[in-house]
Amino acid sequence: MSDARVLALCGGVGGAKLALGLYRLLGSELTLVVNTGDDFAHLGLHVSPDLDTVTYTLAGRVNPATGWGLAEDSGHFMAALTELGGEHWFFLGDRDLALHVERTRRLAAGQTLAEITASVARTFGIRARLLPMSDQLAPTLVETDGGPLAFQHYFVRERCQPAIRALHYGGAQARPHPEFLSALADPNWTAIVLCPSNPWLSLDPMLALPGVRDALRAARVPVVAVSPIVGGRAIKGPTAKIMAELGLEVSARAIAAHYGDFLDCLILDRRDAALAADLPGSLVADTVMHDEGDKIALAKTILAAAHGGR
Ligand code: FO1
Repeated sequence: MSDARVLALCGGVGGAKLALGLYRLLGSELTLVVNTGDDFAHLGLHVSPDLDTVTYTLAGRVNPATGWGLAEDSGHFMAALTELGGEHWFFLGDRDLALHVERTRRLAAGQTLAEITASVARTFGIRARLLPMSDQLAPTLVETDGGPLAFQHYFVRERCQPAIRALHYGGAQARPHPEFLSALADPNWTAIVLCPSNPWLSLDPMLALPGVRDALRAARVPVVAVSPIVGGRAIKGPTAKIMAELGLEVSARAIAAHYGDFLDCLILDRRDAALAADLPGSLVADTVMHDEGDKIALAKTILAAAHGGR
């Protein structure tokens, strides 16, 4: 398996777990395209939460308690900001803050988000290629029963409490990064993998970029996804709540339907083995990742599944 090469599409915390498993197997043969629909300007800084989550995770430096932010970071800046009556609903650790300041400076100096991402990944000793889905802003807007909300206002400030009526992806007005599109057309991957990120919040922003969904349909290599729904519940986060609010069945079957136009293989958890008979191309495995061994095992399952071809 050492000659395997994988292109993976990834969001934040949930997807980064599988990204780490793939990285442990593949090293520099892994390319990760990361959602930037959650990016926002906050306190005058450009914050790219999913890019940072993936960077910190692959570098082995993510905060294990949250799955985002840096391990062993401190909160002096936030404490001081709170004392001043500033906006403190979005936590920025002291060391994490340095990355936002530096990214913002480099963007203002004319560097692209992709250039900055690659440079930061190098600094963190990451050998995989990390690419934002776009160099342009493509913010996700959440239409809720209480009105429209910017993504982090919905996700963090309102703790995903308002019911979602619709999602609007900024990708429709942006361009995918050219290297994202050329990667999707590359016939030499072992597989294109959709990590078990929230399909509606983390992966759809990428699929909404012009040409991406078509390129996945036309891909010449197997496209494999891992269901983030296990036994009718989300492994983590608000996926199940959102599916119910959008009127969808909370089941891996709905995930298969969501990606149905381009997917070759959906990996289901053992708890959903009964669904496999109705889902052609699906495969049953242990998908809930508790430790690094689980992450590597799931990555190996994906590579084995991909050997079936498209
Ligand atoms: N998530 C939270 O639930 N609360 C926070 O205060 C928060 C701060 C934060 C800062 C930097 C960063 O890179 C991520 C952060 N996240 C926080 C996570 C982030 O909002 C979400 O995980 C993603 O946007 C969803 O994928």
